[in-house]
Amino acid sequence: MNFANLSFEQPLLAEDLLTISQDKRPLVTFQFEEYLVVKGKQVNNSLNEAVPLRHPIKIHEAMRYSLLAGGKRVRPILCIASCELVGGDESLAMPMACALEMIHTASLIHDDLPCMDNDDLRRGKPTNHKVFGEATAVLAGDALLSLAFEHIASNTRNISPDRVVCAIAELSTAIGSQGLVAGQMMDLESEGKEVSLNELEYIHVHKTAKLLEACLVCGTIVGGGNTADIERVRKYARCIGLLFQVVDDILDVTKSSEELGKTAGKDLVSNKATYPKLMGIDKAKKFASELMIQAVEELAYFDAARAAPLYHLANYIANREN
Ligand code: GRG
Repeated sequence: MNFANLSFEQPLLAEDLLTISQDKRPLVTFQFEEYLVVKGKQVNNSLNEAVPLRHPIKIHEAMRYSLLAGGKRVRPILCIASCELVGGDESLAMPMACALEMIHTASLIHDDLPCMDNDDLRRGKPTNHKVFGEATAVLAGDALLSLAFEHIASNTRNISPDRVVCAIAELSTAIGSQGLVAGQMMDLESEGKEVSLNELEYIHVHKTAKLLEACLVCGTIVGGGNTADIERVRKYARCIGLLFQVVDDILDVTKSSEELGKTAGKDLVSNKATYPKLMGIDKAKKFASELMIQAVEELAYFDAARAAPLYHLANYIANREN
C-alpha cells in the first residue's frame, strides 16, 4: 500500500502516546468518528433484538442490563471491519459480531463477581451482581455465552457451512481453557505474587488479546478472506490485542472512575502486575506505540480504502480515554 498523499479528518494520535511517520498514514480520507457511531448503532439494534425480554423475565432483564449498558463495541466493530477489509458485506458479520459482544459481556459479568475481581461499577453502572444478586449474575453470564453460539448458528446467512464452522472453532478456542479462561486463571493465581514480564504477557494475551484476535479472524473468515488474508489479519490482531491491554493498564493509573466507567486505580490498590508497574509508565507508553506501529504495518498488503477502518481502529485503541 502506498501511504503517500494522504488526508485526515482528525489528528492521528495523542502526542504523548506515539507519533507515526507520515509515510505510514493511509491513502484515503475516512470519517472514522461517523463510522464508529453508525456501526455502534447497528450493533446495538441487533443486540437489542437478539435478547428480547421474555419469560423468565429476571434472567433476561439481567442479560439485557449488562449487554445494553453501553460499552464501546470495539469487538463487534473489529469483526465487521475485518469482514469489510476482505470485501464482505457487514450483514455477513453481524451475527458473529453480536455473539462476540455477548461473550465479552458474559466475561465482564463473571469478572466482576465477588469471587473474581469483586467490582461494584461497570460501564458506568452498578455491576450485574449488585443489581440482580450473585446467582442471577452467574446465570446471566452463562446464558449470554450460550446464546452467542445459538445466535451464530441460527442467524448467519449466505456463508458456506465450512466457513461458519471454522469461525466457531476459532472463537471457542479463544475463550476456553487455552484462551480467556487460561488468562483469568493465571491472573487469579498470580495475585499477591511477583510476576515477570513474560508471565504478565501470558495473562494479557490470553485474558484480553485472544478474544480480540478471534473478532478479527472470524470477521475475515465470514467476509470471504483466503488463508493469506487470515494470517495477515491475525498478525495485526496480535499487536492490537496486546496494545488494548497495555493501554487498559495505563488508563487504570491515569484516569478517574468517572472517566473510565469502572473502578479506577484498582490494579494499584490490589498490587496487581501491570505494564506500568513492571516497566514504568513511559516505557509502557513506548511499548504501546511500538505495538501500534507494528499493527498498522500489517495492513499494508490490503486495499487502502478497505483497510482505513482498521488503521483508525488501531489508533483509537492506542488513544482511547476509557
Ligand atoms: C465467560 C468465556 C467466559 C470466561 C470467563 C471472567 C473471565 C472468564 C475472564 C475475564 C476476562 C476479562 C474481563 C478481561 C478484561 C478484558 C478487558 C480489557 C475489558 C474491557 O474491555 P472494554 O474496554 O470494555 O472494551 P467495554 O465496556 O467498552 O466493552
